[in-house]
Amino acid sequence: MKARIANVHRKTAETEIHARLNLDGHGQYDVSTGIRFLDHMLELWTRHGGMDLRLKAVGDLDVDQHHTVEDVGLVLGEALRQALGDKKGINRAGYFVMPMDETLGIAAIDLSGRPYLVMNAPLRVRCVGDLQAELLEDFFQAFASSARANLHLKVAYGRSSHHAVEALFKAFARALRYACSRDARLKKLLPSTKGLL
Ligand SMILES: [Mn+2]
Repeated sequence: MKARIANVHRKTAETEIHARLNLDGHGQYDVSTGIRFLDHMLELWTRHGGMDLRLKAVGDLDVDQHHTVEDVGLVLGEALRQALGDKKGINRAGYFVMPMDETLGIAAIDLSGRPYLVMNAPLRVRCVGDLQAELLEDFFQAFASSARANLHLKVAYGRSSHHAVEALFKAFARALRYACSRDARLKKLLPSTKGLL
């Protein structure tokens, strides 16, 4: 089996990001974005997703976090798309329901080639840790568009905003892990009757 690894480098006037993503990893990470809470989320995303991720982002955080958070989402989605290659033999879709103490997070993903995000996760706080809460939607929107994935995320209930975001990232990782996993019976088949994903 060919290793499903992608290296992505993206440089603009606002951010410079290097990423190496291995879909068939061992939960090993080395993540640095300059936003500690985002690092925390990407680290547990990597571990729960059974991937390996090395990511270094240097952005214009003196402006605000928007460019960095959005571009990290873009780069991760691009890395996923590249690592998946022709998508033959994968499950393609997946979902996970993840509790975190009093909070329940739900994620569903279809690696359909059709970018679309639906996010229903109202947070009552302006920041979670050092991360501006409103940027979470920008992150997932960027990921869905560059991965060309249909991604639905929902926080069903809960009190703690830290738990809510964490439950979402864990559910996202595990839904993605299933979607990317290979189905032994499908082998070289494309998981679509359309003939294109
Ligand atoms: Mn935590």
